[in-house]
Amino acid sequence: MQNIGTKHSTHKKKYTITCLAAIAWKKNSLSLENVEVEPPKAGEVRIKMTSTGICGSDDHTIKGIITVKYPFIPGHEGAGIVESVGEGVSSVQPGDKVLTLPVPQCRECSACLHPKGNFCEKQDLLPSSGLMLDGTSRFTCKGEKIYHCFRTSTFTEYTVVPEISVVKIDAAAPMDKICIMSCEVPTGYGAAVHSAQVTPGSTCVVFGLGGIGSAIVMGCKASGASRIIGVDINEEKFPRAKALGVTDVLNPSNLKKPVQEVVKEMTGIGVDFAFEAIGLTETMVAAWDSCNLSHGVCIITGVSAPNLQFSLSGQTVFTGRTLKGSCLGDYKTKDCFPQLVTAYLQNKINIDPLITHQLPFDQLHKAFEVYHAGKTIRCVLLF
Ligand code: COD
Ligand code: ZN
Repeated sequence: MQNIGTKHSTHKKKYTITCLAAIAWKKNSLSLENVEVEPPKAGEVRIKMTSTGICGSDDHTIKGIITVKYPFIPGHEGAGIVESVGEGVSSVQPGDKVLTLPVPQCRECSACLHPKGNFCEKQDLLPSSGLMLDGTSRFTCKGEKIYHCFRTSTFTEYTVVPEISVVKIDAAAPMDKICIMSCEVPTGYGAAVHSAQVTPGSTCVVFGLGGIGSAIVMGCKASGASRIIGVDINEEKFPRAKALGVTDVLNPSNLKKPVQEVVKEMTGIGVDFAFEAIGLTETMVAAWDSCNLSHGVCIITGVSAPNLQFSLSGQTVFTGRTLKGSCLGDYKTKDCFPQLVTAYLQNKINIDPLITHQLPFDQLHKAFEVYHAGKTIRCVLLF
């Protein structure tokens, strides 16, 4: 491994690295380029990436469904090894195994200081400036400034992130898989076990059986749900979903009635817990309408296209149901993600079935083809 030294010597390493990275120059256009990655400034960390997952949110940013600045380097679900640190960085040092954090934990803002929630005010997801905390970028390509994504940008051999957007993990973590602990597992598994706190014997419905939905199913099953209904328009997702714990599957395209009515009929009065993991307003409403009128809990993990609204019947709210958003499982990221990694290493969570494909980073285009063809749960790119 190159460029790894002691904390003190690397403070003095102030050179730019040229490496391979994926750039979205405009909407729906991704190409592999040689990119210059500047050294980390004070409070920043440069990471040599080892693996990164392709998440639905990456597709959202490349398509512009999540608004970003172009050209940018996508990617947020990443694992790597610290290459060098800027002045004042104390929580990681060169050689540490780390995860990137799509939402940081600054430990100073109102969100971080509140016992609940995790949407740190220093996040750069909604809205996205595409810049580091000092308002500048660390990437250039062909003389042009390249923007960051969520201040993580993991589709590159080297990236620079703020210290609040990175966390050290157990040295025993397998670096070819553990990247999914930085989004898929907390977003999905965490939505079920932490945000919703699914109860033993309960009934659940999960809209979307991709990477996040599959991790939600895993969390429902681990919580002892007795019935888990999986909803997806792609029936190729059903066998794996069943292997993870889905007891019934529904393809809305093949139903004569709205899917929420079918879910209500199947469960008598609606499910105890409904999850949306697609990012469409119509499936958010369907998830809400699938819930038990009295105590049902509806958790939204997806983000819709900008400026879209959804409406709920005014008579369906007062009965007692809960509608709740959940980003990264409501986990305070820097505190909790290393604990999830340790739980995996102790065989308390098995994340392996969530990864269906692994490809070298330079086969990024093939990876997106397989993703768009609906074949993957998670495809992980290896550096
Ligand atoms: N009805 C049923 N299923 C559908 C429909 C539909 N109308 N449309 C698509 N689907 C299915 C697809 O077939 C697919 O199986 C699944 O929905 C989506 O899965 P993936 O694998 O494409 O995407 P995920 O699971 O990786 O991501 C889903 C999110 C909802 C998380 C994502 O797209 C999103 O909205 N992200 C924004 C939220 C966010 O940023 N979170 C924090 C960091 S990621
Ligand atoms: Zn993600």
